[in-house]
Amino acid sequence: MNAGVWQAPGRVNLIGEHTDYNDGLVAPFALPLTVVAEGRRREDGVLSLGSDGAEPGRRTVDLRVDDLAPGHGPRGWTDYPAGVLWALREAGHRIGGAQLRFTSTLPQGAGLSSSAALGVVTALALSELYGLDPAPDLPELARIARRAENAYAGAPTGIMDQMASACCTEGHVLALDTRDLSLRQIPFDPAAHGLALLLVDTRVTHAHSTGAYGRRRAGCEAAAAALGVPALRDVGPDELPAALARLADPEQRRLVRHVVTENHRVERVTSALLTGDVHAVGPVLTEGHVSLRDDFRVSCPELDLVVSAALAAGALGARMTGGGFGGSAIVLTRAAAAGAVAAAVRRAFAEASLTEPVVRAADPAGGARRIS
Ligand code: GAF
Repeated sequence: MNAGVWQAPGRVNLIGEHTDYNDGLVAPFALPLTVVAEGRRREDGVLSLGSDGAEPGRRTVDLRVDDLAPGHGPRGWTDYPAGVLWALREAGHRIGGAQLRFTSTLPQGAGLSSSAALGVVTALALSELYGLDPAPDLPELARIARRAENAYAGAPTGIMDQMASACCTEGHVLALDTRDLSLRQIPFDPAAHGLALLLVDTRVTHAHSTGAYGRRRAGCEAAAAALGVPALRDVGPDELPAALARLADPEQRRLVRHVVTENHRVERVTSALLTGDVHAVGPVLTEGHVSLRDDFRVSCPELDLVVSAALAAGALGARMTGGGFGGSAIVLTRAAAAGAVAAAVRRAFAEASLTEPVVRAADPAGGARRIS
């Protein structure tokens, strides 16, 4: 194939935050907001990248494929697609030049994985443009996109976002074990239960290549080493009190408590969904927010305000979603009350003189695919 158009979605994480780089459990779903790549092969060894959203004056960047290497060339959004081409070649695939033009309906820095969507759509487009044989499957494309994000773009993230963008299916939550990438598609249709899931973008932007995310990750790894386990995933909820008693550092104790309880919350939410008890998910979301706010310390005043205003207006549960330090929150509410809950959140932001948040209904959409 010499040309085509592909898309990959952003994601909302229903539950399972900061567990993926601890080999843990996550339960995201894909959004109907996507990055679209229009691509064609080039035979001159040039990777030409263009984006409607790129800063003025640098809408097109041409890079020589043979020169691609981490830390070499311009920094910025082009690291994601350039890093994917580099990672595919590092994995032994024969890939040359390409022209890729990106358009996006995903807000950047909103905690909805626009960078993972950019990486996954690039991996899929290049894989099909070059007819890789055997064709990498979707989890393999997610691994490639994650390698690009970690090694090339310098963001030390886990694999949840790339797996969500690649592997989610419409109407389902992706229950993923990030240790072995085993996954299960679990039906999630709040409307069928008289409920609605609102997505609230606080408009506070963030980036995971900044230090706070990496420090949480390093803290978790240090705690796992202190406990003598390969990853915090290996501490079960029953073992938590004994594990906490063995850690002298209060910061490590907080990180461990969040990760262990959060893995258990993923199990509680997926069990509730499997038994059709969607209402029961609400309080678990709120527990997750409290843990991220007080123990993992990745929330911010705007995310806390969404949660408190939504709960005060009668929502069943609410929490920040994604890496934190800004970005978006989710709110589970009775569908009949969704308008009033959204209005209460907007009013709380106006009273605090904050930029008006963007509130959307979030329904699970499908993963990455070719669209023409
Ligand atoms: C970001 C990262 F990219 C994910 O890998 C994950 O760690 C998430 O933060 C927190 O759950 O989205």
